[in-house]
Amino acid sequence: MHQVLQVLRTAGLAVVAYGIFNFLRWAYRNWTSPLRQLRGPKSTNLIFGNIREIRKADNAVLHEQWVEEHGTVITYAGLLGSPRLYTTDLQALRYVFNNSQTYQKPEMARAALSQLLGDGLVVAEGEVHKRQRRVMNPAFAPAQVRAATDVMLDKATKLTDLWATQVEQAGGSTTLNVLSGIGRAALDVIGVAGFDYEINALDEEKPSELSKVFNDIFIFDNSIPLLEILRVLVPPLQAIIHTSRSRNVQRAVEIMAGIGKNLVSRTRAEVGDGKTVSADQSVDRRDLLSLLMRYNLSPTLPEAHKLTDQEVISQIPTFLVAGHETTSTATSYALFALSEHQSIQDQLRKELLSIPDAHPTMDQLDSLPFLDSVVRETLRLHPPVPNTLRNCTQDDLIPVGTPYTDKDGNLQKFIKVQKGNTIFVPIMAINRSKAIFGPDAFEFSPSRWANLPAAASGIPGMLNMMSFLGGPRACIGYRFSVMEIKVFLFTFLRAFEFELAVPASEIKKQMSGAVHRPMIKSDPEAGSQLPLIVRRR
Ligand code: HEM
Ligand SMILES: *[C@@H]1O[C@H](CO)[C@@H](O)[C@H](O)[C@H]1NC(C)=O
Ligand SMILES: *[C@@H]1O[C@H](CO)[C@@H](O)[C@H](O)[C@H]1NC(C)=O
Ligand SMILES: CC(=O)N[C@H]1CO[C@H](CO)[C@@H](O)[C@@H]1O
Repeated sequence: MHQVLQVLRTAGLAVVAYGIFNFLRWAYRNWTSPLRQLRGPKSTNLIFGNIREIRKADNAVLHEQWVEEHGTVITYAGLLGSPRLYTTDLQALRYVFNNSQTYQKPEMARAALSQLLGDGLVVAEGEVHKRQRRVMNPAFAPAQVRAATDVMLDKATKLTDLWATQVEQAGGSTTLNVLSGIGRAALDVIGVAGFDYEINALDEEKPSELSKVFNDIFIFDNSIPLLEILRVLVPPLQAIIHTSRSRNVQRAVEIMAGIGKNLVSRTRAEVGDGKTVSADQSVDRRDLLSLLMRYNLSPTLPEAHKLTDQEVISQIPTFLVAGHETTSTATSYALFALSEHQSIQDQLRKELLSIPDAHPTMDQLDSLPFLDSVVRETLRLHPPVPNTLRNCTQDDLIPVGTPYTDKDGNLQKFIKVQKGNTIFVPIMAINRSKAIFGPDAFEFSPSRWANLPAAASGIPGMLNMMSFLGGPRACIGYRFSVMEIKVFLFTFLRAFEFELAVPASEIKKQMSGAVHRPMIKSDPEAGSQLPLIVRRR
């Protein structure tokens, strides 16, 4: 007995010593970080640095103010005062995106994401990411998006019918939380188009279990999830502490693994063992996962480039999580902006009605210039993912487009960074930059896309904006989601007129996971929502 205690005590001391050693090493690195040479605001809190002020300030207002005061390359205090790099220099950001092997997601973020997403594309780094992305890219090509358009139209029509019933019952017009309906429609789209599975989130009578569990996981709640954070910080606790969220995540992971295993064995049976590709031409499943699996099993792909079954299965939660809240939030903000600007809504509807068929093709939708401008302008002004973080994995020099002055007043052409430094990527602040988009950068003005200022072509992202990021880690689903938003707007605007139900100034953006969702300032308890007055046309 005595000996056991002795061993335990020694082990305990070793753990504490190891913890202290790590902490001191971390503190020393922060203290000697080259980022300390940059200008920037003073830290306002010993523990939280500047992070609490940032969270409290609306949007990225505080960051903008800092740039105005201190310049385009600055540092501010993160957790425990660790310095973070904040820059709006486009060349510096392009360099960071391009060099995605050096600038990776912080380990904390990956650990939190991997609970639900496994080893899928969002979590993978380095060579693993490269291999996964190579096999997955073909599934997101334009031809595959074209094939998914029918599913999008089908689910959009289903939601339109649901809304129409509610509007009729209320005598022609009523207030609806459009965010909730569109969220369920987007979940149903990604289920069928992503992995040939009916989630039935729009079906109140027979929603699948996955729909119910997802509903609980993504329900917005205003509290800081301390237990969740603890579980991420100290992984062994995951076996001991269970929260209602962690139980739902566990259940969702099980269900999605079941769906994945079925799909994997079905596709193996269809395609053969990888040596003999089935000649059966009746097999024409077009969902993203079947496509990537068939490519993955093809004999022309070298063994070393293939995904494991586990990696394939991890892409199911990856598609679901990365693809549904982002797209539904963007569509909801589009309806919000169109409700704020009735004449733009009228102009867009007129263009949409120029297509006689209620079942347009992808090419027909892509031929509508104003629809395209409205979607881009929505993504610019209301980017669903407003920022992201990167961790620098080795010492480096980041080149800047515009020289900046450091703390000592010297003009610099490079930003010196050290392994372990955190970089804040300001998607939203760049999207709304007056320096890039001109003095009306804060206004919703789709027509700007017909005549883009030259500065905007320097933005290192898809579609001349950062909403989908850029470089090797840009959003793989950007074509898919732009088409989905177009299909949704096409279907909804032909059936209804939309109007604000509360003043626009009452709507606030609030982070929920990685997504910036709308909520009502005076009703934070209700969580994310977007009420609009919906009227039958
Ligand atoms: C409006 C809708 C969307 C927005 C604004 C959006 C935004 C983004 C952003 C900003 C990233 C990079 C995150 C980071 O690295 O920090 C990303 C990555 C990703 N997105 Fe999207 N996304 C959208 C829709 C979709 C859809 C529909 C899918 C799938 C069907 C999808 C799948 C992914 C995946 C798999 C990644 C990881 C890519 C990689 O790391 O290689 N996204 N998205
Ligand atoms: C990023 O990569 C692209 C394409 O590989 C290249 O044209 C561009 O010069 C690179 N930019 C930077 C800043 O590294
Ligand atoms: C950043 O990357 C380095 C090198 O891979 C690693 O040692 C460190 O733990 C990472 N830090 C974070 C916050 O992810
Ligand atoms: C970065 C950012 O969000 N800046 C501005 C966004 O637009 C609103 C008004 O639409 C401003 O108040 C923010 O400062």
